[in-house]
Amino acid sequence: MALQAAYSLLPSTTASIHKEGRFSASLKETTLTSFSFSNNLRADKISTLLTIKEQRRKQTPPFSTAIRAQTVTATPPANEASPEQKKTQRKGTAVITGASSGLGLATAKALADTGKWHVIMACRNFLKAEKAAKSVGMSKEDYTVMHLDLASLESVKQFVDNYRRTERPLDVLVCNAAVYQPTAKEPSFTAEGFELSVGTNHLGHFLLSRLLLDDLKKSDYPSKRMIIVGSITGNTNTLAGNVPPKANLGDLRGLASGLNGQNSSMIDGGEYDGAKAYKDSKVCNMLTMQELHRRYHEETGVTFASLYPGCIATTGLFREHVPLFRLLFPPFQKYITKGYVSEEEAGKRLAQVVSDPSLGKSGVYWSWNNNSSSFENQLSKEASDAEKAKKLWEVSEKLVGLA
Ligand code: LMG
Ligand code: NDP
Ligand code: PMR
Repeated sequence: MALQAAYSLLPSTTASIHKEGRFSASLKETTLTSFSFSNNLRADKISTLLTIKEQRRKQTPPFSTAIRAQTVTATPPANEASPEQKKTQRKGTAVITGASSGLGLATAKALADTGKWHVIMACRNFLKAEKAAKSVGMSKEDYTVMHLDLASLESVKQFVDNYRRTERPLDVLVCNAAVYQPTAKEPSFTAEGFELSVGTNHLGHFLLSRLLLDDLKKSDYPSKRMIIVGSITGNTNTLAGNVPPKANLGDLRGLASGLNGQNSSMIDGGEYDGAKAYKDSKVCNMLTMQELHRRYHEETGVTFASLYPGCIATTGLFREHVPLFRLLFPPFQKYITKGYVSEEEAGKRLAQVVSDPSLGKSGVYWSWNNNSSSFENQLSKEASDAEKAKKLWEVSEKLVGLA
């Protein structure tokens, strides 16, 4: 029964591969194995599995369909506005962290191409960012590179000061940058001594978003937004989120004790695991977005959102993974899970969350379905736990010096 259920998770489109005897057997077995490791699946978990299957169906559009469907999506693309809007609306300014590669760069490019946005590329490597912008053909007047190292809270504060000195309005903040250290045996640390993945992906962005909220509030732009990039791999209500090691923040005891390796470098207080630290950081990102929504949406009118842009298997995120993984991961996602999305397509999706009028709802975790049209997705139990979000907020405030 459990085997049947796990097998049913495989996309029907793998049927042709499936016919090829040995290939098919190992496919079934490995997929099942990866599940039994993580979940100790039993027959009574079938309904959960079916939910996961449904989620996965929504979250993993076939690549080819995704591209084709761009033209028929119900959601208007980011670069279409009514003539009235064009006349009255000034150019928006969007800050994107980690815009020197992957999703951040593709989003910067997509926004710049509309002619309606000036993008602040907030990057740790100034030269790399400049080169990246040129390499994708962005025009000088559409972007500004500013230095930001999220692995240093001092740098975050410095960035905010520098930004204010430019006297540019701030209309949208996109917290996109991230590091992933799946092969690290020992933790590394930020300037202030926090474990690097959570320190960069969560704490750096936590301080940045809290400080820049004041600037967003002041903006007179019709739709002000703050976006924090999440991921399917932090959501245990999906197949991808059940690949070990699974995200789990526990009772936040490791975070509360400083995440500095003295007691623990993991949020839940456990042994260091770089892949888990990344997934935990994504849960923090999704919880933070919801807590911001609860605390500030009504008062400020700012839209808070998160998203899973699809599996962009070719980005720099996997730079520290083993070479075999980097070689096999893109074809695996393209042909087997069908969860693959190109950097360009993912950039268009995030650009929609930045500026599409139909994606203006606050508190939403966006995903894209088979037709590449957006939908409001369900977060896992942990990633939507309001109590945990509040506790995470309070502990994080202490760590970054806001409380
Ligand atoms: C782990 O390593 C670390 O060990 C761990 O500490 C942690 O850091 C973790 O999440 C981070 O990474 C990663 C990886 C090492 O280990 C695993 O992923 C364990 C499972 C590996 C199982 C590999 C087979 C997967 C099969 C999936 C189901 C579909 C299979 C169909 C293919 C049948 C094959 C005959 O391992 C690696 O680095 C190598 C594995 C790379 C994983 C990516 C999956 C590739 C699957 C191969 C598909 C081939 C693609 C060709 C497609 C063409 C189709 C026409
Ligand atoms: P990339 O590695 O291509 O991009 C990450 C960016 O973050 C780079 O520009 C990198 O800078 C920057 N960065 C890393 N550390 C810091 C730091 N300390 N200070 C400032 N910037 C930093 O990966 P992706 O484009 O894939 O990742 C972008 C986002 O998408 C992440 O939030 C990731 O979690 C998310 N995501 C990715 C998925 C995927 O399949 N790739 C799936 C789901 C979510 P530099 O260029 O200098 O290295
Ligand atoms: Mg995963 C529907 C299946 C699906 C999807 C959408 C993803 C996305 N992955 C899926 C399935 C599987 N993955 C299966 C069955 C396996 C076992 C072979 C598997 C393995 C795997 C590994 C080892 N996947 C990975 C890794 C990584 O190192 C990546 C990761 O966890 O980064 C944190 C990853 C990812 N898979 C995804 C996505 C989107 C990622 C990476 C990016 C991210 O969350 O930011």
